[in-house]
Amino acid sequence: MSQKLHQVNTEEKERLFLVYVNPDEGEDSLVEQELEGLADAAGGEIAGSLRQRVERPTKGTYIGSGKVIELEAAAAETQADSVVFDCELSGIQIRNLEEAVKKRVIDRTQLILDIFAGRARTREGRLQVELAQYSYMMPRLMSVYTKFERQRGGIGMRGPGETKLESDRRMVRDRISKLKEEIEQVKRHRRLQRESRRQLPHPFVAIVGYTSAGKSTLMNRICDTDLLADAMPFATLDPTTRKVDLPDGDAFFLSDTVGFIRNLPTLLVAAFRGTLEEVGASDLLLHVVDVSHPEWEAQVDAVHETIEELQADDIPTITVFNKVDALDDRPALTALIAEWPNAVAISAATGEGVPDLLEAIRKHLTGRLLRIQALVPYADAQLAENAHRYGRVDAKDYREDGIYLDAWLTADQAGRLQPYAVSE
Ligand SMILES: Nc1nc2c(ncn2[C@@H]2O[C@H](COP(=O)(O)OP(=O)(O)OP(=O)(O)O)[C@@H](O)[C@H]2O)c(=O)[nH]1
Ligand SMILES: [Mg+2]
Repeated sequence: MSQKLHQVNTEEKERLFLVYVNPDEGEDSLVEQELEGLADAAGGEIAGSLRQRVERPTKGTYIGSGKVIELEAAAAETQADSVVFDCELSGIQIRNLEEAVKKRVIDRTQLILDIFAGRARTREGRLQVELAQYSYMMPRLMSVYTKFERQRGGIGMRGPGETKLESDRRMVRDRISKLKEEIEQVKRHRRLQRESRRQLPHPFVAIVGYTSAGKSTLMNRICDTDLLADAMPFATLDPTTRKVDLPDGDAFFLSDTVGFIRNLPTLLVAAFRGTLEEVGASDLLLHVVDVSHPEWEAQVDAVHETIEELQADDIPTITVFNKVDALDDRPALTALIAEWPNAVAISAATGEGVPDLLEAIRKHLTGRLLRIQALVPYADAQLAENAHRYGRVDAKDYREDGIYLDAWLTADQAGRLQPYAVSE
């Protein structure tokens, strides 16, 4: 059901007219850059734009009625195919605007959904996008009919209108519950996978951050993967996890995740909660920040908001200031690093600083494991065997009275060896 904006023939890109509504002037450059990026990622071409600072949206058309007239003229003049509003519109607002402007009207959520629909590769990703699309449609479907009923309602009109509304609603509701079921199955599978990995001592590290911050580039750099890294927003939709081996024998699982964005539509956060469970189940977050972006601080705030929404804000985090190669003011960066707790400066593109980051991760990992020295009786040899699977063994010695171990283990495994603890 995805309404793709993409056109096969690049000559015929859909021309989009952009409408900015942010009340805060300070956000203008971020907002403009971002919506242009989204329009581009959706395969559109920018026909023109206008702005109205909207403190309180008008119920019927979001922007004021004078502005609607201006918009109609500008969209016609620039030969736009569609108009994109940088906010979330209700079904009624979309209908009213379409009637007044005589163009298709899309809101920011629809634009993002469209990009997602074009990018999802895995079955889970596709299911989640479809669920988000139907969830977006459901309330709008009703408001369209509500309007219709109000206009033409009354005796004689009630029957067919209601029947159509009822059947459409049932169709959408059925599809939504079917999708939820299927997603639940995929999630269960993912959970099992994660639990089997949990048996291992290796911690989970998730790369999070604003879209285009360089998360996939960092993943590729560390794991030698070949993930799509692209200047367009939402290059990554499906999470990827790889094991990373450190030189001293430690290891961890690293996951790349979907990028965050300012005002990430709530229904998308909800739809991608499964994918983002990866984030909530992590032992450590690497928050990648594009420090060369003029609005990086606003981006950091947006990421923190989403992390809170995912209830992952108590997970230890290393802030990774990325793209330092594109930065002119190095001294300011040094001051910044000193100021932020747990921060590292890197360039995922050139590799600069990446060893420091790995060292910071390693330090964190070592802090999770407990050192134990034990003399395990031969009758319990299995415990000593497990030590290799569940941790790092620094020394092992087969003695007359048992197996001597000097190892770093997860709390659980260390507890099992505790009865045989010795100190040498
Ligand atoms: N100059 C410079 N560019 C970088 C660096 N890291 C990434 N980039 C570029 O930034 C853009 C986005 O990189 P990605 O790795 O796709 O970013 P992402 O965070 O995975 O983005 P999404 O998956 O879309 O959320 C690409 O064009 C990269 O080449 C860096 O260290 N320096
Ligand atoms: Mg990515």
